[in-house]
Amino acid sequence: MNTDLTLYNINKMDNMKNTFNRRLPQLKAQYTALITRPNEINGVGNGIFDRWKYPVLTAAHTPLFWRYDLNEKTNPFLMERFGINGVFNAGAIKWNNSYLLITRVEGSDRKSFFAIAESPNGIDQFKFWDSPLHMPVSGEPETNIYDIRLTRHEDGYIYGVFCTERKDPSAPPADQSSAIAQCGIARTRNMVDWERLADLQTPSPQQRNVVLHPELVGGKYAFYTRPQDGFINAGNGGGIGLGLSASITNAVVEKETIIDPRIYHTINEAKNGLGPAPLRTRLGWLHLAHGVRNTAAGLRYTLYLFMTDLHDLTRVIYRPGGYFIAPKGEERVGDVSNVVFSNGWIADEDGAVFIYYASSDTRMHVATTTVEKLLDYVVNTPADEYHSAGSARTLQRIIDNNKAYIDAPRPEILGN
Ligand code: M1P
Repeated sequence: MNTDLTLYNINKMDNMKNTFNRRLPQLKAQYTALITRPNEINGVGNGIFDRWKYPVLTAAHTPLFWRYDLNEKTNPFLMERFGINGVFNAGAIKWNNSYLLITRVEGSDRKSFFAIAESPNGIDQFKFWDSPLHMPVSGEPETNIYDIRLTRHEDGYIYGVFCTERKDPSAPPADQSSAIAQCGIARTRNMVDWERLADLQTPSPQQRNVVLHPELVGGKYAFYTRPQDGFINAGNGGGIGLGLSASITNAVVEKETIIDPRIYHTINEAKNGLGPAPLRTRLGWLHLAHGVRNTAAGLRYTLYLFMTDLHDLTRVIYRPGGYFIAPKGEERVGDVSNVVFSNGWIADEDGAVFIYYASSDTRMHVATTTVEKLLDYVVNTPADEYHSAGSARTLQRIIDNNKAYIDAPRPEILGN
C-alpha cells in the first residue's frame, strides 16, 4: 500500500470537509481589514484638491452576505454565489451627519442597481447598508439603471434622477447592442422609501446625465440635460442643456438651451455631461461636469468645473481651461479604462467639499477641497484660448509675472 498516497487522500477529504470553516474566518478578516483601513492624503497635491490614497468603495467592500451563501449545508465550499463586478458612479448626500453614497453596483451579470454606503467622515469606513435600494420600476422593467444624481430640492423632497436603459425596439434581431437611454425620476424623504415618478420627456431622442437643479426657476423645475442622438454618440446633441418643466410628477421639458457646448479640440469635444447638482456659492452656481475627448486608444473622460450666474442659469460666468481631475495611476485602468466620472459631491457647512469620483467604471475615490479653493480655481485658472499660440501666450504671461518671485528668499515653514 502506498502510505503517502493514502495520507494525501485523507488530507484532501479533510480539506474538502473543512473548506467552509477554513475560508469563513479568512474572508471575514480580509473584509474587516478593508472597510476599517484608514485613508490618507496622497502626496502634496496641486493646491486645488487632495487626492486620497485608497478607493473609498470597491466590489470587495460589498457585504460578504451579498456575495456568499453562508449556510455550510448549501455552500460547503463557501463559493461566491452572486458576483459583484464594480462599484462606481455614486450620487452623494449628507444625511444625519453621515456621508451617504448611492452607488452604482454592477453585478457580474452586467446589470446595475443602486445601493447605499455610509461613512462617518466621508473619506474612509464606508459600509454598505444591508439591502440594496429597491427602486420602483416604471412600466416594463428597465434592463439597466445607473448614475443617480441626488438633489435636495427646495420643495422639501430629495430627488434621485438616473439613467434608464432599454433595448432599442427598432433594432434588427442581429443587433443585440442598440439601446435607448432615458431619464428616470424618483423622490424620497427618508432615503429608504422611494416614489417613482414619470420619466422625463424632452425633445431629444435619448438622454443621459440629467440633473435636477435644487431651486425652482420662475416657479418651474429646472433640469440640466445632455441631449444625444444615439446611445453612445451625442451626435447633434450640442452639449449640456437646460430646460424647465412646470410639473415634477409628469416632467416635460419642451426646449433645451445648450449652456455648455462641446468644442473642437478640447477635453469635451466628443461629449460632456453634468455631474452632481450644482453648489450655490457667493459668486455663482458651481458646476462639476465630465468631458470626453477622442484619442487613438478610444475615449478619455476627465472632470472639469464651470460657473453660472446666480440669476441667469444659462449664463456661464467662469470657464477655466482644461481638466480639473484626470485619471491618474491605477485610476487609468478598469472595465472602461481612462475614465474619471463624478455624479456626487458634498459641501459641508464649514466649507469643506468632498468630491466623489469613479475611475474607469470600476471603483470610487474621494478628493477633498474647500468652496473657497474651488472659487479661486474657477476665477483664476486661465480660460482655454482654443489654439496653441494662445496657450503659449498664457504660459508666458505666468512666467513673466513670476520673474520677481522665482528666486526670492522665502521663510521656511516646516510642515507637520
Ligand atoms: O463608460 C464611461 C461612462 O459612459 C457613460 O457616460 P456618457 O453618457 O457621458 O458617455 C455612462 O454610461 C457612464 O455611466 C460611464 O461611466
